Amino acid sequence: MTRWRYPAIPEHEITPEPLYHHRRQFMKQAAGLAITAAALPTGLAAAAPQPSDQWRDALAQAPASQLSTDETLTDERTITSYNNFFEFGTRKRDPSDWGHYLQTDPWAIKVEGEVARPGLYDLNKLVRPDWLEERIYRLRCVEAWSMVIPWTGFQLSHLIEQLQPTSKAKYLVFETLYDPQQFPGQRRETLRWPYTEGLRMDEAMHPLTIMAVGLYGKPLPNQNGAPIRLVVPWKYGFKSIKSIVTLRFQEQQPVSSWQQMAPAEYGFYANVNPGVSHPRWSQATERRLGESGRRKTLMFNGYTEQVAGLYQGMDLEQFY
Ligand SMILES: Nc1nc2c(c(=O)[nH]1)N[C@H]1C(S)=C(S)[C@@H](COP(=O)(O)O)O[C@H]1N2
Ligand SMILES: [Mo]
Repeated sequence: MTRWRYPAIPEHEITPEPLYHHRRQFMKQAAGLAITAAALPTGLAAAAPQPSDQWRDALAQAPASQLSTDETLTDERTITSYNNFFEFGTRKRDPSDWGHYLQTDPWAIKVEGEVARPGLYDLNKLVRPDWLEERIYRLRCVEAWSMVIPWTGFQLSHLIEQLQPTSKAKYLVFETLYDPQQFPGQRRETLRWPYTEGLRMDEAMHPLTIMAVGLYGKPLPNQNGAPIRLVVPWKYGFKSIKSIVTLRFQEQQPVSSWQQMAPAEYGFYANVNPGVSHPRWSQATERRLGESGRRKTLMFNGYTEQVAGLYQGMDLEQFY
């Protein structure tokens, strides 16, 4: 399978001299051409025409969601400097130290598989300003720390409805950009690249599942997964894949990057569960960054009422 990626050509080699000072505009035109050339989906463009960049203007004014937690927010500096984003390196500071290497505009997302409207889409055409809202969610990392994060984003279900998966689509697979020039961490095999995650279709359609494009009312910082990342608040943080370039609808359950690396430690579901220990440590408690002491970890990260129905009849010790 050939993987779509940005051309790894230094900017000065592809930008004609007269256009140099209009780089942004040029990049957009180049993106437009690439998108036209690749099997342009007919339906979506007609169904949801949006002038470029409108959602970026709407981001700061996004209304607050009823689905937000009212817990104290983790401070912005912590959220943007204590990160897991292995494409930039394995240390918590690597993503904020190296994040500026990532070029996030223009950005294209490839939609493929069991779906009526496959294609290579300009991100600006996929995000509708009226979908945006602020969602404050807890994020519980598998390493037993947590934060409270004010995301700006939209319900993934809105986008899935636009793309129209076929009846064969049982899972949605997400992939992060693969480009070792921008992601120094991809020059080493710490994980199988591109970072891959998946959700069962009913999980992807759940109203709590969002795609985030902002944080603290501003565009998403690169270290947090710019320009667009998944957020699934009842699952361990690693399911919330960053800097997404591929959405693939398929019948088979995919193997995620962490599952592939250590199947005994990371399952496909990755639901937060204080009763199922990681083989090397307990998941019963967590450290909320910025607090002293520890908190009890809650089943489904506190979202039991909303999501337990998705897993009725499943043995959650087997399907961890
Ligand atoms: N592409 C990609 N997505 C990723 C990761 C990663 O290494 N690469 N780390 C995951 C993990 S382990 C966590 S806890 C969250 C952290 O998100 P944050 O840095 O925005 O808090 O991102 C997840 N998404
Ligand atoms: Mo994590």
